[in-house]
Amino acid sequence: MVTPTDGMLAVLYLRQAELPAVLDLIGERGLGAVAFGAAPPATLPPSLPRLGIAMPQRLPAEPLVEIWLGVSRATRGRTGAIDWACDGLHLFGSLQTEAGADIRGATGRAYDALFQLLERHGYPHLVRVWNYFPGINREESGLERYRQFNIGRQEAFLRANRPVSGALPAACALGTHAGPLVVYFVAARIPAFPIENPRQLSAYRYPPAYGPRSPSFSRATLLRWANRTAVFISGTASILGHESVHPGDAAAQTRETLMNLTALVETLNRESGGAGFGWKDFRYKVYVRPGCPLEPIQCELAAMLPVADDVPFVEAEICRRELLVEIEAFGSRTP
Ligand code: 3EB
Repeated sequence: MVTPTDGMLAVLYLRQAELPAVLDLIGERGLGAVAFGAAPPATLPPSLPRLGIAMPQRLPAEPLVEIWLGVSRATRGRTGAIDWACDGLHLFGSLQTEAGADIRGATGRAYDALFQLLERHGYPHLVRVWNYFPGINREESGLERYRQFNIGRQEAFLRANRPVSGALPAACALGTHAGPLVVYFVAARIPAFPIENPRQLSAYRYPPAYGPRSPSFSRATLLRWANRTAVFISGTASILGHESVHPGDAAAQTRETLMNLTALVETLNRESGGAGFGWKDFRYKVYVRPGCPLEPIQCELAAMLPVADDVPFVEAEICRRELLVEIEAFGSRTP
């Protein structure tokens, strides 16, 4: 099991049996817990904000819980629909809302509330957002729900007088098989540096063929403190330029995704003045489209990443129908 380094933001992927040993630590520094395909374990500290996401975990066989740890004792609360926890440097928050047929409206209201909370609590800089909702590829009133989500998200950024290009949070947007719109996020007191990928067109510059409003995210964000650097890598898939490549071929999509991650990590190391991140510095989460075989993906990953038995593979619809796999990551290092 990973021992979290003192004084650093950290994510842990823990099995039930590993919880007792870190319960005190989680009670003190825990910012939030996320479980996939099941309810979060009942043994978590009662005050810890938690989410259950309707995305079955396909690997490992034993359920893992994602736990975010802050740098010092957490202060926790609830404002409106948002559960939050902060540590003086970071604020972690989550909200769930029934979207029904109006994913655009629900997204807009969720982000309005989120931005208002960030301003009120003095953590104005949105660094990373996870967006999960049902029927992401479903067409509704003539427009795919992912594209409607993008309209609602961009409109909320504009209402909050926030940029819709350049300094955007890292993000991901994935389809669940049921349930509400779930948004969880990390914000900070200081701004994050956005990182783009030289192999990919910035998503905020995607041509209108991908929807009337572009997706509001950057490929990665980097938080630099005096003695540590944290990196949030957005959901990364088999996209070159703005085009999906290798439709229907999970192995080739995985290789392309790894090339994208390689280029992104090279870029962030260069742009951070040599933070020196390598594969082993990151914790990964892998999203796999329902019905897609896991073996080719595992096989390709094993050649590159330290894919141990604490990397969750969760079943999710990826925001373009032809994409079968998407990988996200978080890492932090001392210089
Ligand atoms: C892509 O690169 C694939 O809409 O927030 C990746 C990460 C993707 C984030 C988002 C979408 C989002 O366009 C999909």
